[in-house]
Amino acid sequence: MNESFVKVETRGRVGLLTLDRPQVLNALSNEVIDQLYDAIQAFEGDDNIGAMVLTGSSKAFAAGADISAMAGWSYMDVYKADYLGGKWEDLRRTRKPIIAAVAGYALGGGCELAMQCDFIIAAENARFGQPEIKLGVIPGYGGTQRLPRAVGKAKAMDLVLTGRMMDVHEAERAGLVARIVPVERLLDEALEAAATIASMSLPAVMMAKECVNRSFEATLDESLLFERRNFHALFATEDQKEGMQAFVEKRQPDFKHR
Ligand code: DAK
Repeated sequence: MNESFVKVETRGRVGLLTLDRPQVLNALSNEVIDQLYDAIQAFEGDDNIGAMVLTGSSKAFAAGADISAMAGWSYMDVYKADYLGGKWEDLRRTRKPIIAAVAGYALGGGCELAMQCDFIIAAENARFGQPEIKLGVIPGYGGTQRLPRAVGKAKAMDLVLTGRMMDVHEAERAGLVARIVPVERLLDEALEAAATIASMSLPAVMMAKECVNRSFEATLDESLLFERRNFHALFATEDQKEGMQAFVEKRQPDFKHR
């Protein structure tokens, strides 16, 4: 039987995924990403799940892609095998929201994995960086693209070119991190945020996520039109009727996610 590197649990309507490869600070191999992808796909297809939390240990969210595994590869090896392609690339098509709950190191592919989530809640000991330059390579999983979008060109260049780490306060000031909490509060805070999201109408949540992500990929004109059409479309849902009726009747809505 293959070793398990991802713990999968549910908490109400929240799917909880925990990277579990402590000997190497949750270094990300193809096996880890395959397991993570399969678990996320299972939650994607589960009507009882409305949001997910992805976390690691209190020492490391993930210290990057597995350097030992990569060390001996040649260009032809990585090119022909599309090394670190495949399910790594497919992860970004997840439609339900994923919160990254980050404590400790989020470096290289670990920082990129956290950035690929919808937002980051970080513990006070979290440290972020793209240290690939120190290994003679560059970020290859979105670091040169998502980091500048999150923190701006100046800080992204600083981090990518020097390989230095930033602490959680710098990361929060720069816009990479949504909330900072004490280490011992991290999981509860992320699970509560995910439970709040999962209590909303799922079609509205998925459209909101798609619209925000669209803002990074299309012109303002196109994105505004995309947003407006999605807004219009939500008037076809039962949840829009329920949500607005509940407000009028001064009660909590009972969303059915359709
Ligand atoms: N890979 C493999 N092993 C790692 C590792 C990593 N990234 N990070 C840590 N480890 C291992 C260490 O080798 C050590 O193993 P033993 O010696 O005990 O056998 C163990 O974890 C504990 O680490 P340390 O002893 O080093 O612990 P410290 O607290 O002293 O230091 C550290 C923690 C995080 C500062 C240090 O471990 C470190 O600098 N780690 C490497 C960080 C790094 O350079 N990360 C970037 C890797 S390159 C792509 C997808 C992804 C990527 C690229 C393309 N595609 C889809 C195309 C990503 C690339 C990368 O992430």
